[in-house]
Amino acid sequence: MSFSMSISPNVDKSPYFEATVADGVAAFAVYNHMYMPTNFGDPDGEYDRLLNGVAMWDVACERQVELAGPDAGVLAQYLTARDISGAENGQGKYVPVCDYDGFLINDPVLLKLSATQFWLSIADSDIQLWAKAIAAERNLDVRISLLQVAPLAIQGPKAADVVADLFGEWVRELRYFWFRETDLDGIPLLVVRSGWSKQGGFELFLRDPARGTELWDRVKAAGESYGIGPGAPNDVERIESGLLSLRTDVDERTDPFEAGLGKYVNLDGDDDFVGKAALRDLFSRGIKRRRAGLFLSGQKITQSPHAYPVMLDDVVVGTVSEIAYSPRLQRNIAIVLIDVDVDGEETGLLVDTGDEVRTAGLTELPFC
Ligand code: THG
Repeated sequence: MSFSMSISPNVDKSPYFEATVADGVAAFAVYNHMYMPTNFGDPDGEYDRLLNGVAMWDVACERQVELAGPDAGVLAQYLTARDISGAENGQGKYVPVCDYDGFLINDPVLLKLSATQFWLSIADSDIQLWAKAIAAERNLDVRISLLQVAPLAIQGPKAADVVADLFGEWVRELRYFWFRETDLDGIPLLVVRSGWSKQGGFELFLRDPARGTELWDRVKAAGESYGIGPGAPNDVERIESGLLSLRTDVDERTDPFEAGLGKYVNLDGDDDFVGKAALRDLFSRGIKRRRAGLFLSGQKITQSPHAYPVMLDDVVVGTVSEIAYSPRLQRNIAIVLIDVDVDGEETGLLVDTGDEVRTAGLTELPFC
């Protein structure tokens, strides 16, 4: 199999696009209508830098949907099942966004810049359209726009050293998902303590898309003595850490309880939000599936991610969403959405990955 994908004008380029090409990007995916680097041709090195050093990722595709105006806070709360009333200016929160049936349609990080300005840092679905429709139907006084703001992630145990060298020691005191608006010698940005890994790190939210290469090169230079290198959101590490991947682990009919986000769902508050009645109903009827980990026997997994059914006595009891070989555990691991009545100790689970039929053992997330 040999083919390439077209660079097409209806898919956007990140402000870091040229910089990643110059640094040897090997593959892109499309996420939120934008090209996102997925690897730089060195999977072992990229994983090692994330676990033991520091990596820089073009995640401009984590786009910002801005809610601005007098009713911005009302809309933000109506869009999510999580109680955000305690959020302070400068604080971010991980917020499930559900549809009216209670199914998960996005899992953004919500940044509160002020009482009248919020950003939803979205996963891969068009939440700006959803937000515009809801705001208009409810006559809310709020402007909704997709911003030209581009996160650059710096992840790994040495990320704080790199970011402190660039901005000062204060960055080490930032709490998880909190941020500060600042600049780097005139490059306007937010320093956010966040990122799609459990190895620690920051995201620089660039506010001037014309300065992507400049910011990329500044970070690269600051990280040089720490061995920084380019990478991308890492599937192996995210499976080990149990981070949710929206379109991968979640289908059109997955509720936040099944997805493992139940702790962010507030059914008891006075505020209404999209999906609240449906979520109450789903919860009271009992949650049928849950997101968990799976160990898989057999040869080292090398093939691309794919959804595979999980079988127990010839009955489908779950779906594997993504599999990887974990260098840390030296085992094949996977994320699975599985019937709640499959017992943790259950033996006899089978997954046919095409190359072999593998025995599988259920475990809790995260793996490590
Ligand atoms: N950074 C920013 N925006 C994003 C992502 C990001 N938007 C899209 C996507 N990623 C959103 N999804 C996630 C999923 C998990 C986490 C963050 C964003 C995450 N979860 C931690 C966990 O699950 O352990 C902590 C959650 C918590 O306890 O609050 O970090 O990466 N800007």
